[in-house]
Amino acid sequence: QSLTHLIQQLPKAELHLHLEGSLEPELMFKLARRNQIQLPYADEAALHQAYQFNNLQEFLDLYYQGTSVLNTEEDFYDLTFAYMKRIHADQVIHTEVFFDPQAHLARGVSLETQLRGITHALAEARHQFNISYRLILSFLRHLSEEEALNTLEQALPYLDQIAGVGLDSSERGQPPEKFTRLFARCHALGLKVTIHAGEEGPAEYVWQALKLLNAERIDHGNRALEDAELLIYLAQQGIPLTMCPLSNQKLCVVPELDQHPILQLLEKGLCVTVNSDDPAYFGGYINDNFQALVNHLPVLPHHIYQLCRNSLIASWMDPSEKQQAL
Ligand code: ES4
Ligand code: ZN
Repeated sequence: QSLTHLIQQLPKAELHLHLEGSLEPELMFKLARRNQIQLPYADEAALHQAYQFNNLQEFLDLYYQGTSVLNTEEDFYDLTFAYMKRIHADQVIHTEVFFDPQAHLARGVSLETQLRGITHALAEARHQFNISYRLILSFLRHLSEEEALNTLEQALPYLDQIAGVGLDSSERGQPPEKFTRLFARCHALGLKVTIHAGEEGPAEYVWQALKLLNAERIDHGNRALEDAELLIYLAQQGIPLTMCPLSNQKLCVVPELDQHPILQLLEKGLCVTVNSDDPAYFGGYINDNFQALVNHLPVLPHHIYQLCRNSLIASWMDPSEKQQAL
C-alpha cells in the first residue's frame, strides 16, 4: 500500500522515547543473565504476556521492574545502541531520547555509569547510521522536588551531554506546579524543557507546564482537546505536542485508536508529532505508530508529510541542521 511506503521512506525525527522503554524482552533476559538477576517471569513469552495495562501506573510498575537489569555501562550501551539500530530501519534521521536517572540512582547506579553507556552508544550510532540526537534528562514526578533538585546537582558536571530536561512518571495527583523551583533552575542553566502533561492529567496540567515550568514542548497533551482556549494558545504559540498512539491505546488513554485526537489536532493547526514512547512495551516503533494511525483513522498522504515535517520543525536540532533536514 502507498501510505505504508510513504511512511517507510519519509525522513523523520523521534521526539518522545524513553530509552528504558525500548528494553525488549530478549535483551532484558540477556542482561538479567549477564548480571545474575532473577526476573519474576519464566521466560520472554511469560514477560510479554504480562504487558496488558489498564492505566499508566500498571505500566510504570512493570517498566521500573524492567530497569532492574540495567546496572553497568555496557548495559546502558547495549540498550541505547539496539534502539538506534532499530530506528535506522524506520528512516529516523534525528532522535531526542529521555532517560530516567533517578530510577537507576535509587538502585546504586551512578550517573557517570548511565551517561557513559548512553552517550557512547549515541555517538557510535551517529557514526554508523548518520542519526543525530539529543539527550533529555527526565525527572520522576512521583518523587519530591527536593530529590529532583538533588539529581540536577549531580548532573551539573555532565550538562554538556544533556540538551534538556523532562518530567515523567505518574501524572495523577502530581501537578507540574510541584516542580516550579526545579524548572526555574533548569531554565537558568540553559536547559530546554519538555513536560509530560495531559496524558491522564487534565488540561489544567498542560497550562501549568506552559505557564509555570516554561515548557517548550508538551509530551502527549491528549487532554488539551478538552480546553478550546488552550488549543488556540498551543496553535498560536507553535507549541509542539509529541503524541504516542500505540502508547495511548495500550494504557487506555483512548478507548480505541479510531478515537485518537491526533488528526483533529493536526487540522486545528497544532504542531503534533508521532512517537513511540516505550516501544518494547507498547507493540511498536515509530513507523508502527504511523501505520496504526493509517489503519484506524482517515489518514491521507498530506497528513503523513505534515506529521514528519512537524517532527523536524519541533526538534531541538540547530537551525542549520534543521534547515538541511527540511
Ligand atoms: C511513560 Cl507512557 C509514560 N508516561 C509517563 N511517564 C513515562 N515514563 C515512561 N513512559
Ligand atoms: Zn513518555
